[in-house]
Amino acid sequence: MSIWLEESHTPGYRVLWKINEILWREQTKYQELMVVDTLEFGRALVLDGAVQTTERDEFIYHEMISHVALNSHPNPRQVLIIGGGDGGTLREVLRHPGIERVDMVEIDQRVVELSKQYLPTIASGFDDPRAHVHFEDGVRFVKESKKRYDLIIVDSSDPVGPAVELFGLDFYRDAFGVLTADGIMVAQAESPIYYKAYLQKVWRNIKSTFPIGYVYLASIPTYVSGFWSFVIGSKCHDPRSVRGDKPSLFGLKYYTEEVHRASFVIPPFVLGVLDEA
Ligand code: AG3
Repeated sequence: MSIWLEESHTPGYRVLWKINEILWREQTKYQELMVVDTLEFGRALVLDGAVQTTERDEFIYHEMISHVALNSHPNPRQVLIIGGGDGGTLREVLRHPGIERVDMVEIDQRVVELSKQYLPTIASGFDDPRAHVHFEDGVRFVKESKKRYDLIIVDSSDPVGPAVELFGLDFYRDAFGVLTADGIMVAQAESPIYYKAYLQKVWRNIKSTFPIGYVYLASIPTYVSGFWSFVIGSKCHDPRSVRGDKPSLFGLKYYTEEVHRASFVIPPFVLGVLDEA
């Protein structure tokens, strides 16, 4: 018997995934959560019908959402991750020896629990003594935080369901407020082709909040169109280059210093999407 998971993107475009097995399925307090074993990409975490991460290509997204900001900041020590319940971003941040503490704020405890159980290679950082997980609303956490961070990473799902407010201007203003004087914020910003309006929204947020703002790109095969954007806002450091004094990280599979720089090269049609914003 074949099982196909249908992932809907626009009224005119859907993707079908061949599934070997549905490993887990439940309705959590916040969303429908599934862990499936796919034929092509290993195990995948699916939230409200959207594939969030797969064992085979998760490294691209998690390396790129983490190391670009970490390597353009001279000395990141305190990091805040909003979302990121599968643990992939946490794992990457913890690779940096200078990190003293990571607060990760995930609204849905079940995402963390099931990722630990079914996606152990992704959820591998939770036992690190520097990692502190809070099961709370990230928007509220940032609004109320008295602590200051060198870096905020917004590893959210699409802006439907629990992540809607993470794409709002108020959240960006509050995030700016909890960053240190040379802090950096980075957020996943969706597909410039299929979800152009979301990219435009976060781009407007970054531009109106931070003195320095850029978009960078990565190729992530399991996200719709493969072509994926991130926005990065900075108070003073230029995020387009790696600081010369950074130690090299070993064992990465996508991120290098050259990839870092190249990811800020933006094709004209994407510049057009940003200009229109
Ligand atoms: N966060 C971005 C997922 C976006 C997927 N969108 C979609 N399939 N429509 C992923 C979280 C990984 N830590």
